[in-house]
Amino acid sequence: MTALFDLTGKTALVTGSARGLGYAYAEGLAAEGAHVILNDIRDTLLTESVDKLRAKGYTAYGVAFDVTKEDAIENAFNQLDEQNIHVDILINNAGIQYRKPMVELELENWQKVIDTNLTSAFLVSRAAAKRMIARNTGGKIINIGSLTSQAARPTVAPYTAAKGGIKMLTCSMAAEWAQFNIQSNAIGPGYILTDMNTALIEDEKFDNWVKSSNPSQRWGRPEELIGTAVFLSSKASDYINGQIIYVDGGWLSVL
Ligand code: NAP
Ligand code: GCO
Repeated sequence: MTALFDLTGKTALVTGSARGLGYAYAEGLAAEGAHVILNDIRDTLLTESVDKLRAKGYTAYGVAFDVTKEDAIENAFNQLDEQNIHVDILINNAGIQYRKPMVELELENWQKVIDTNLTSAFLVSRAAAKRMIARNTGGKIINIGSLTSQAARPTVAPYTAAKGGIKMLTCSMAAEWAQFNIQSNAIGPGYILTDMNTALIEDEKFDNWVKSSNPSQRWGRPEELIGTAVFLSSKASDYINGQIIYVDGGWLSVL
């Protein structure tokens, strides 16, 4: 392992990481030497996932909190402080999807998606950055965007608005925190084979659209996101700030 990508001695918190892309990021960073803190709402699933990583010889912790709840986030970080566990790398991964045409969309569901996919990144990053600045250690913040950070499709307006916000919130983090040696960047995954997309994967018409709309002509796999997450978590990206890297098979680059 080249020192450039070595995460030994670093601690990474990945929100929404009991399964899906979050779990892939956590396992990928652990494989490069990081101690990882998994997060989820559901305690049981979280414990199972932490045990899976520990069984592989990784140092893993689980901290259950709802990323939309300000008090829960602060309590979680205070709990880590008391255990002298300091977050060097934060991946704001937790997110939900809710598909409905805007004219039928309930305000409650609009708000839930915005809170979970966008406001959460502000709340968790604020808690992490305050501590990184106070410790003068610098840090890495990686926000998870989407193809919808750049382009829209019908029926996913709150998700698209949130992911567009993620792209610009990442720029705001760079504007305010780069001076403290905190690099804030984003990853924009394409269509990836996870639970979030089960309904789409099983829909033949949608499956064909995904395969015909991108030059790679296939869905992405969770493990294909790991390299970008390790890169943005490592010394290799110390002079990159405010960027979004699309891991989409080339989708956004072709007509
Ligand atoms: P997923 O399979 O649905 O997993 C989402 C994870 O987030 C779950 O573990 C879920 O917890 C957790 N979560 C949801 N609300 C939470 C909350 N309030 N507090 C804490 N954790 C919460 O989704 P995914 O496909 O892995 O997506 C992960 C991230 O990547 C999301 O931000 C998504 O928008 C983004 N993304 C996904 C794709 C894709 O194609 N899959 C593409 C672009 C971007 P539970 O297990 O308890 O439900
Ligand atoms: C949808 C999907 C997308 C993908 C991803 C694409 O309903 O279109 O859920 O939003 O998950 O965000 O980058």
